[in-house]
Amino acid sequence: MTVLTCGDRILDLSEPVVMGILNATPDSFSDGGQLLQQGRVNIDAVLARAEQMIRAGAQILDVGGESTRPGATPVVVDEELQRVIPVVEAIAREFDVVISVDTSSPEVMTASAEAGAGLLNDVRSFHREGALLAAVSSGLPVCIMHMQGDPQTMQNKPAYESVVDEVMDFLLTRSDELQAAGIPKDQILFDPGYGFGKTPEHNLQLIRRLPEIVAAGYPVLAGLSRKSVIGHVLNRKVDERLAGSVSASLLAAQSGAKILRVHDVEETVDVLKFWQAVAAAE
Ligand code: 8Y7
Repeated sequence: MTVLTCGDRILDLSEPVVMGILNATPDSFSDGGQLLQQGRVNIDAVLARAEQMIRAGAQILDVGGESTRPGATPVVVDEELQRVIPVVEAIAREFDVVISVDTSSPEVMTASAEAGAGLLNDVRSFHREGALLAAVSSGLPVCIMHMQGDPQTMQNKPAYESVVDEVMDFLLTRSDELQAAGIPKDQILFDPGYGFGKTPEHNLQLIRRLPEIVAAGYPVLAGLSRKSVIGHVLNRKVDERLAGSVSASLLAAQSGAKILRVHDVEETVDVLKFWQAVAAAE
């Protein structure tokens, strides 16, 4: 049985779990701004959304204060702290759920861990100055993710010789570096980084060959919800990608992904439940 110790909570990953996306950003590409009022976090709105996702079956909530969509404007760390920490505190106070924090800032990592976070999710894989040390000191599990380039420029002609090999090499090398810095191997999650410096073809190949990444033996997180590969294949706008998104999450789960990072928790939970009922049939 794979279990992850997330601060004072235990996360059982023997079956796939759903991570609900909770953005406290004014500019995220599909739901940004809904939880902000005059640029400040509306805690009541955040708690209502958190409760909805938990009731729908989310076992993890991923709180983010900086949009990482292509071309997004970076935020200064004080603003990120002001957006994220009150949200982490409020959720930790009100609900029994693992709180993941989507951040690259060491200050936010440290403050989040103190406020009750259970997982650090850094799309930059703890490369910022001080981030690795903050992650080690937090004692929390960490998700490392492959990205080619940086969020400002990553979608300008991404190119690979073999995207799957390069993603694998990156994740294995970074895992070694994290372990050398003091993070136990069983506290490290892998994420191929769908949409982060990848063309639709690269993303499709990474979906099809996800079992190879799973085979490395780390719990895998897959974030495909509403992403552009789905829009590209189906010719759908961001708010029309529900069927594509739940299908993508199901494919990832069937390939062995253990955490599905999604906007649409209820629908994803239903689809996973149905698959598991079929899998359990005599
Ligand atoms: C991912 C993510 C985003 C992902 C992990 C979006 C913060 C863009 N995507 N974190 N974050 N994996 N680990 O479309 O795929 O949600 S933001």
